[in-house]
Amino acid sequence: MADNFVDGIMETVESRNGGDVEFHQAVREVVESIAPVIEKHPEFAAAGIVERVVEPERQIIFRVPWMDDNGQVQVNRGFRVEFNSAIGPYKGGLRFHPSVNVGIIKFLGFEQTFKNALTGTPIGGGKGGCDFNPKGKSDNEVMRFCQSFMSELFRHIGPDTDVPAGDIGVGAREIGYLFGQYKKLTNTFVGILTGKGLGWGGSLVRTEATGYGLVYFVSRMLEARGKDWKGQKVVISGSGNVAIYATQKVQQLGGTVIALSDSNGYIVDNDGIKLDTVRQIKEVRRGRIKEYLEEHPSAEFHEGWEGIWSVPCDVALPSATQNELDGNAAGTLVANGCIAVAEGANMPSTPEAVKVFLDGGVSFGPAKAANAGGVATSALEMSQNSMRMSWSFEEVDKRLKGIMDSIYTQCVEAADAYGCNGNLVAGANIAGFLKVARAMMAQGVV
Ligand code: NDP
Ligand code: 2IT
Repeated sequence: MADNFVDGIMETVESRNGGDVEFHQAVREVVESIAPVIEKHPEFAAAGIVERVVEPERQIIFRVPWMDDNGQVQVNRGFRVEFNSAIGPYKGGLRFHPSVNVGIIKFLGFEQTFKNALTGTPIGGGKGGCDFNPKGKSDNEVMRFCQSFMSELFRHIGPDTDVPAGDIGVGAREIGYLFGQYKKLTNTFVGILTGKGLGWGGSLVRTEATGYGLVYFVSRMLEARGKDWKGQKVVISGSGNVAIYATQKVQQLGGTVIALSDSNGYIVDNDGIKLDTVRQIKEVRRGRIKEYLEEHPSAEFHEGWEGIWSVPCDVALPSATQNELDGNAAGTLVANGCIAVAEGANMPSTPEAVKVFLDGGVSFGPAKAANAGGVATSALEMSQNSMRMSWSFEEVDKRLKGIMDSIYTQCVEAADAYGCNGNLVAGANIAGFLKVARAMMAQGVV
């Protein structure tokens, strides 16, 4: 039954979504995990739940014209995939990166649906973005681009409809420009985006939340092995929002982060990464990670982002982008004695890498569980906006920690219930799917 079920679903998904290979990859992993759930719950099959859950509810593709600083008209392609609204308004980030296409956005929206379900907050799944490259653009160019992007997006979103946020290439600056344009077009000041500035509707801890949440999740993984963060050597890929605040929390809890990267290469500082320098380079100057050596000449820089997984470590947190860690890299990590890997990025490990970790006895925290702290805190931002109130840093951080603990427990219990003891990939997929499926059952064939 299991093979027929997976093949049947994948045949439709692959023929309907042509070359969208990342989307195929994300769907296959979930469908393989939930085969035993479908066997146990024939009512889900009768209601076509899986056939419906792999098909986005709505996909919007639009032209984004803008003028660069030389007076030249540039045209980009924008996307919003509103994937599933069974549990709440569509919710998920916007990615601005030249590699963005509809397949990437679909994979991210699909993953987001189950991740958001795991948070236990009332949010559905969506994702959007654009093939715009913010690198090297002036602030004015970024502003004009964001205004053009929102000039179309505004008609599709709303505080009870669809609430975007940041992702790769979209941080505080972009959210500000996007929000300003929405407000001007609609004459409303409402929570249509999360990750807003603290003085105008943002939530404390949202900036830190994905990285902090990731580290809270790994604390539970380490605890299950009778360990904690003290003395652990940690390698984190990327040096953006997720990587920076994961580093900060690891350092607070007594671990040593020895390597970070960007798309050009990686740095190794065996004395421990000096985060102030990284933040100055990345958050203030928007520079390159190799500039770290200008202040810390004893550190090393290596060209190429792939090599970071050859740095021996106890814990690895891939936090840059999809498919950045393959089977060979996973083999190297295992051979070097790595005991825990958790995904800060969305789908950073290839299916081969995941298999190497699971077979190699490494504790493995999959993205839709491990990096859910960002979107969970976005949901807390939405709650605060609705109440027109702001919670303290301690209050939000406490809720974030509680949510990450609950996600970990749900994953462990779902894996146990379906005979895949200790497999958090299966656990996350099953627990997330069950929540979405039950909500869809209750709401009929829509
Ligand atoms: P940022 O834009 O802040 O940082 C991205 C980092 O990853 C940069 O260091 C960037 O390097 C690197 N990177 C991006 N693309 C590539 C690539 N193709 N090859 C090598 N390196 C790359 O993004 P975030 O930190 O917000 O996002 C990182 C990951 O975390 C993404 O997968 C995102 O989907 C995921 N995520 C983010 C959440 C959030 O709240 N922000 C929540 C949950 C998941 P460079 O500057 O050279 O491009
Ligand atoms: O991948 C993700 O979960 C995010 N980029 C955060 C989404 C959000 O709505 O906060």
